[in-house]
Amino acid sequence: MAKIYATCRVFADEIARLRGAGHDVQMRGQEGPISRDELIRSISDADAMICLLSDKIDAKVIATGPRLRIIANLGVGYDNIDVPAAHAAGIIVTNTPGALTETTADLTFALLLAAARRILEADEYVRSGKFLGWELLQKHLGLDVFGKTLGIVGMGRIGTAVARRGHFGFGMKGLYHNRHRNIDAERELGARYVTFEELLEESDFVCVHTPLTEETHHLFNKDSFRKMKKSAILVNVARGPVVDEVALVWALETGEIAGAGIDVYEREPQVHPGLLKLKERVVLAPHIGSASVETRRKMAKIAVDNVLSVLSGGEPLNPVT
Ligand code: 8YV
Repeated sequence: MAKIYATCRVFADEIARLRGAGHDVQMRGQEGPISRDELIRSISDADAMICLLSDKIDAKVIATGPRLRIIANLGVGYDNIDVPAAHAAGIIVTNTPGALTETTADLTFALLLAAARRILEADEYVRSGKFLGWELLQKHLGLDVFGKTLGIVGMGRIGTAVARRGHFGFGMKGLYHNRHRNIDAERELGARYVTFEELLEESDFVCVHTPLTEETHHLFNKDSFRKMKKSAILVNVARGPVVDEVALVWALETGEIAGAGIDVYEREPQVHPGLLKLKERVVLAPHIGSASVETRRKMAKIAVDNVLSVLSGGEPLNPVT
């Protein structure tokens, strides 16, 4: 019997599948990030771990799990795990690619539209009884989305799904910047490959879909915001540290850019207080890119499938290489 530790609550039917295969499953019942001490204690005799973005699985943590055979991350990003250290210790790391592509692309558009059309401000206005009737110059004049220029930074699965929504749904001109050209996206969506600077200068909406690496850390800083249009809106559903949050607050406060839709933060779950104060064309979400019932179910199933496969001596289905 293997011991499996999950750092968060997981759907009961998926836990039942693990138990049905004869494994001992321990699941953290509390909300909020697990402390390092609790994490280390909990994996000391675990053969498998199911974890998530807020669990910092660095080399020291990995060394405290001598029996670990697999770390199954609930998410497509795995910047929370020291993958080379895990591999050096003979531990397989898996993620959940594909499962959350469309759901995250939907959220990108939800934030983009909400910021552009000032939906949250308008909602608050109605609820607080301030809506006294239609006016030509009413308070919540927003920005058009249809036919505008959409700039995608990181044209992988999610970036392409967002570009597709922009192209087919909103008649948008697509620009993208990526490590490599994405010829399929160019053909299917007429997206144009441009330099990062060109993308900043020409886009009405800039959407961030790049993984967090040393190269992308603070890719968006004061310089980048200065290059963007003053009417531009930034949407970040990727990783918080890709955007320098201090610079973002500065850009919004000084009018360097017009708005933002933000789902991820530099020091998650902390949010820069300056960002909390800004409401005009600024929409904040608590890292809900993948948060639909269907997708979270798929993610849990993928993680459990990987654990079951590895613990029974098989190959992982979604190995991070
Ligand atoms: C996850 C995400 O829900 O997959 C990712 O990379 O950012 C989210 O969709 C999150 O990572 C929780 O582990």
